[in-house]
Amino acid sequence: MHRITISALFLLALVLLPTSGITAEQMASVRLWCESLHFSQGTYSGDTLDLTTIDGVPNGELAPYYDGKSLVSTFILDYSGMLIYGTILVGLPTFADNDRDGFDDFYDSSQPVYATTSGNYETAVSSGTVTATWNRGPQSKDGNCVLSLVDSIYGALGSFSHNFELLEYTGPLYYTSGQTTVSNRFLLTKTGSPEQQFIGRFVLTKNTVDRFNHLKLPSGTWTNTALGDVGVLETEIVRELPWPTNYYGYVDFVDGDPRTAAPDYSYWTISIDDLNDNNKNGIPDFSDDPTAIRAPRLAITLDGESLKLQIEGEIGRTNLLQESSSLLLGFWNNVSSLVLTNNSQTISLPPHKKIASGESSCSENADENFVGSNSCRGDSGNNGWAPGRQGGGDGESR
Ligand SMILES: [Ca+2]
Ligand SMILES: [Ca+2]
Ligand SMILES: [Ca+2]
Repeated sequence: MHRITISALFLLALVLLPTSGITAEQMASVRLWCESLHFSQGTYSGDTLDLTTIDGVPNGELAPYYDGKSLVSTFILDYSGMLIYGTILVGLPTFADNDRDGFDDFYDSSQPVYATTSGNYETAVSSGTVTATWNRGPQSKDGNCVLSLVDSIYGALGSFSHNFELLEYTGPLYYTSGQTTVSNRFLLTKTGSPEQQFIGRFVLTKNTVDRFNHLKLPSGTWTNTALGDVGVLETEIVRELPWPTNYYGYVDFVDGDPRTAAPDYSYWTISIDDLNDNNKNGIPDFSDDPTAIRAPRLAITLDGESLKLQIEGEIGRTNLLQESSSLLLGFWNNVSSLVLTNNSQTISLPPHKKIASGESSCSENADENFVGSNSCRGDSGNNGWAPGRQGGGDGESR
């Protein structure tokens, strides 16, 4: 490695500004949603129907069934004062993707849902059919679902009207993309409840054989400002055609609602959209190789009483010339700036500087921490009824 070896009262350094910004923090947008819905208590002619996936006070969770086509929960039916316990399975509406983002509109608050699906239930003494009538308007996390139960022995038990809520968070994700990892921090806000936020950090690891499209998200802890800390399990984030700017993955929480001791609301999906593509190669900066910025090469010559500085570098880059009277002080002042319009340019150094001699140039991998050093600085280039996640492709088109 070569370094400038100027022995003089004043030391010079050339600072290369990374005008591409690749190594700086960039922003993508995130949508995170739960595959469970929250159902409030349903009512019908004085009778009530509660859904829950935990013991104790009903948690209202209607959770994803492992087949990817249904939702499942246990229920407590108050039928004229008689409590009936059972398990209910409700079909998901047919996959719809009117906004063509590859994700089911059912779980997207921006998209409406109007559908009727069928299902069934079982109790200790009988079973029956369920008809679910879904209504949720566009730009709304809240909807209504009427569950009509018809028992094989007792006939119609009622049409219970439930308000339901889609649990969705959106917001920015700030990332710094490296050669093998992507560092992230995010701040997400709950749709319809801006006071509730999800915050966290994680470092993705790029897959060694498919680094642009497969990244590993490690286990860790994220924080929900309303619910508390939630443990997140290791998962995979992938990019698939025909959505080249999108990365998504299934996020499983150890317990998505730590307010209750038993795990619930655990299955989520994360979608990350990155529209940054600095080098215009179709791969977002999120997973693309970071652009290396070539350090400038320098040469100093004496021309009579005048000192000339020759700079070889990338056209269009901004270079800052700095000076310091001491390496020990670690403080550098800007002398001038120069945007290269040719690969090689020569400038005259300020005449009042008495520099005895100069030789050599910066290395091509210049030290990024130039302060206190007399080197150039460039970028270093640097089964059953239990809820569950289905194994393969579900109703979504991904
Ligand atoms: Ca969609
Ligand atoms: Ca819980
Ligand atoms: Ca790119």
